[in-house]
Amino acid sequence: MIEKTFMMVKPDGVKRALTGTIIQRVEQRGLKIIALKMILADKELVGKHYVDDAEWCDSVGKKTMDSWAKRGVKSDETPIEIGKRIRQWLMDYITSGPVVAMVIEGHDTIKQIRKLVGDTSPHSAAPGTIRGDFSIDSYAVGDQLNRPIKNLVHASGNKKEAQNEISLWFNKDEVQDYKRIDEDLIYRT
Ligand code: 3AN
Repeated sequence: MIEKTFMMVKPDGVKRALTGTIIQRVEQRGLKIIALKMILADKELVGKHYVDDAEWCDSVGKKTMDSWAKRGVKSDETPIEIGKRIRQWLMDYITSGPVVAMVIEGHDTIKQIRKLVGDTSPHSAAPGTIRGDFSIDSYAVGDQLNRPIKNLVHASGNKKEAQNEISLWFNKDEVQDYKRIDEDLIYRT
C-alpha cells in the first residue's frame, strides 16, 4: 500500500553533515521524497511533536527501563516520570540546531523507513541501518550525561503518528505530487 511518513534528520545528523547520505538511503530504496525543508524548530513545535501525553511517556519510559534492566540498573521512578524527563531533554536537543524535515511516500513506507533507521539505541542498531552505520551512542551514555540519545534521525512509528507529524511540520502546499522516473519500473512494469 502506498503511504506517507515523516522523517527528520536531527541536529546531530545535520551538524555531522550526514543529511545527504541519509536522504540517499531513502531515495535509493525507491522511496520518494515529496516534501523537504531545513528548519530551526522552536519549543512550541517540538512540544507538539513529542506530545506531552501519558501513553508516549509511558512507552519511552518502558523502553528505557528495559535497557536499564539489561544493565542491572534499578529505579523507583515510574515509566511516565522517566518519559517526561526524556521529553524535556528532547525539547532542548531538537531546538539546539537546524533539523531537516521531510515527507516520504512509497509502498509500506512507515515500516520500511523505521527498518532503514534502525534501533533507538545506535549501539544496538544493526549494521546497514542509518543509526547502526553512523552512530555509536547508547542508553548508557545518554543516561550518564543526562541527555537524549543522539541517534541522528526520527521517523514516525505508525500511521496516526505519521499523519499528525506531517501536518505539524508541513503545510499542505509544501507537499508535492510528482512521479519518479523509475516509478513504473519499481511498481508496475
Ligand atoms: P524512536 O526514535 O526509535 O522511535 P522513542 O520514541 O522510544 O525512539 O524515543 C524518542 C527519542 O527519545 C529517541 N529517538 C531518543 O533520541 C530519545 N530517547 C528515548 N529513550 C531515551 C533514553 N532512555 N535516554 C536518552 N534518550 C532517549
